[in-house]
Amino acid sequence: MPARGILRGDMEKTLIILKPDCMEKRLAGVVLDRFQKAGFDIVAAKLTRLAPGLLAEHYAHIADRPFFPPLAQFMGSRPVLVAVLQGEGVIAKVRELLGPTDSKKAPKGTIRGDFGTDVTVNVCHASDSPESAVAEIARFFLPSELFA
Ligand code: IDP
Ligand code: MG
Repeated sequence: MPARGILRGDMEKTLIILKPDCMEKRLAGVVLDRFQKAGFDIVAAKLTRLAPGLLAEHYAHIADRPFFPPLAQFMGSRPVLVAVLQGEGVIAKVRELLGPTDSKKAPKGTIRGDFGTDVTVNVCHASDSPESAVAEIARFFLPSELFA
């Protein structure tokens, strides 16, 4: 069987973070299964606890919002699974599979609609554009850690 996900370094990639609520509810497998069933490959993955400095960088676009301190506290509350997914159209498709930010407004059948709690506690992060995907992948992984 050909090693899917190997030697396709030019293919589109996105960064996902299975958030603390996802890990606490033991939903990592269920969520990854949805991405894999959609045809995407996992080309990097690790468990890590997000430090305040890294969270400030990752959430720089919302660091001045009143909800940032509780968000940072939530995101650093337990180890999370950070991964890179690869495949054609993966950035937009993974966002579609997640559903909107607010879990309460997310339709059933989406990951946040099925498993999320609210606007902060919403199961999974995913890059929102090609530019942020490149920056976020470089934030969490060395090039040598990508099997892409
Ligand atoms: P996204 O995760 O859907 O891309 P962003 O706007 O990039 O949404 O916000 C990053 C994260 O910040 C969200 O996933 C959520 O956890 C949290 N967040 C966003 N907006 C709000 C809000 O209005 N209240 C509380 N938390 C929020
Ligand atoms: Mg975002």
